[in-house]
Amino acid sequence: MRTEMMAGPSGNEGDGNGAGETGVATKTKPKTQRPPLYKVLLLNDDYTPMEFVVHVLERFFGINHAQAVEIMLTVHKKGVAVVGVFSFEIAETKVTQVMDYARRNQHPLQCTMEKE
Ligand code: TYC
Repeated sequence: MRTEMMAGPSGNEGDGNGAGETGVATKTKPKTQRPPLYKVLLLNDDYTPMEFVVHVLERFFGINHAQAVEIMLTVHKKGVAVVGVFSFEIAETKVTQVMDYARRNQHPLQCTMEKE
């Protein structure tokens, strides 16, 4: 919580009305609390088919086909990419869904999360 002070023309100091108000106005600014965010990362491997990764991005992250291909190729070339940023609970659910789906289809695809 930050305390801001006002003085002079915008405050109540020296207004010259002779009423004896000599203090300096202080204003407490309410700070809006935002929940911490988590990046969901997709990792490259040598075995998961490219089409499977594209499908995962469409199915679990609602990413359109063209963008899914782009992100998949980024992971393929760079080793990792952020596929989305979410609250802890949503990020955890995405990671679990992707890991379960990859395992059920016998692909070694890895999905993790980290605090932003
Ligand atoms: N490197 C994989 C291949 O050549 C494709 C791939 C892309 C795998 C992205 C995982 O997260 C991944 N078949």
